[in-house]
Amino acid sequence: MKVAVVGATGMVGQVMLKVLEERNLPITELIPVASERSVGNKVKFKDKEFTIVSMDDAIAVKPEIAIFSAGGNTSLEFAPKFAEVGTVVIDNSSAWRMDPTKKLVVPEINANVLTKEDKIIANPNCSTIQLVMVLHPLNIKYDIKRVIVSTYQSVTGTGKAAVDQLNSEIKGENSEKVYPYQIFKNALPHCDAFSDDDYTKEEIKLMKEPKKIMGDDTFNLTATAVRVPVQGGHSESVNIEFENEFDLDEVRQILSETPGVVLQDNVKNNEYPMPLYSEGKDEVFVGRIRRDLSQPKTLNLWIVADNLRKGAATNAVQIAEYLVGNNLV
Ligand code: 2RA
Repeated sequence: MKVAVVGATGMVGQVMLKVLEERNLPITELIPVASERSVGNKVKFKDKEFTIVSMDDAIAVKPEIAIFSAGGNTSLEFAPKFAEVGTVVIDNSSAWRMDPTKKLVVPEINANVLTKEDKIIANPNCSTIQLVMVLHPLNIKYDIKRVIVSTYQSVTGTGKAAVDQLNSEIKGENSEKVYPYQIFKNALPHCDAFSDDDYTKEEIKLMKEPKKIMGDDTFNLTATAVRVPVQGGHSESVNIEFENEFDLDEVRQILSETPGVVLQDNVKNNEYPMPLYSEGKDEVFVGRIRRDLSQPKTLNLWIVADNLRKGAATNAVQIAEYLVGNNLV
C-alpha cells in the first residue's frame, strides 16, 4: 500500500512517520510530501531513505492513503485533488472538521460511521480528542448535561517555532516571537486567533467538535484554552454535570475499562496525570476524579495526553488502520 505523508517535515509529520514505523500498516511505499524548498531532501523511514516529492508528483502516484498535516489552506486546495485520483485523505487541519459532508473521527468512538465513499476524513483537534475519549463513555452511562473545560496546552501545539521561543526564553536569549508575549514563566489565554465573540478558534473547536464526534448535541459545553510553557502534552481541567446520578467508583471502573484511556487516580500516593510523563505515549490519562461539592450530579476530573500523538498522529494512523482492517481502502 502506498501512503503519502503530506507535511512530512513538520512537527506532527515527523511524529506521524515515527508512529507509522511503530505500527503495522502494510506500507509498501512511503511518499513524503513537503513544501517546494524541501523537495529532493530525504527522510528516513524503516531504515530506508525516501525522497521528498512535490504535491503534484505525489498525486500522480495515486497513493491509497494520504495523511495531511500541512495546514487548512493546503488541505482545502490539495485534498480534493488526491480524492479525485482515488486516494483517501486523513486530514489533521480544521479545514473539513465541521463540514457536514465529512466525517470527524476518533476510532474508539465513531469509526463505524466510515464508508468506502469517504475520501476526505477529518482528524479532530488535539484538545478535542483527549476530551471526548473521557466524555463519551460517561455520556453513555450518565447522560451529560453540561461540560466546562479549561485547557493547559503545550507549546508543541503551535509548532517548532513556539518550542524554539520557549527554549530561547528559558536560556535568556532573544528569539523570534511566535506568541504576542513571553511564554516562559507565563500563561497565555490565547490559543489560535480570537473570533468576533471573543472566543479563540481553539475554544470554538472544543465547543463544537465533541458533539459531532459523539453524535450528541443535547449537552452544553464551554471552554477556555490556555497556552502554558510545557512541551509534553495538553492538560485539561473538566467539570461535567450529568442528567443522572453517578457513583465515583463506577466512574473510575468505566474509565479504567475504556480502550485508550489510562486511570491515574490515587492522590494519597501523589498519583495523577502530568504532561511530562505523557510525552511519547498514545494513551489518554485521567485522574483527580472527584465529586463537585458545589452542586449535585457533577464531577471534576483532569485529562492529559500527548497532543502530537493521540492528539494528532496516532489518531490519524488509527483511522488508516480501521480503513485497511475493514476493507474501506
Ligand atoms: C494547538 N490544538 O494546540 C492546536 C493546534 N495543534 O495550538
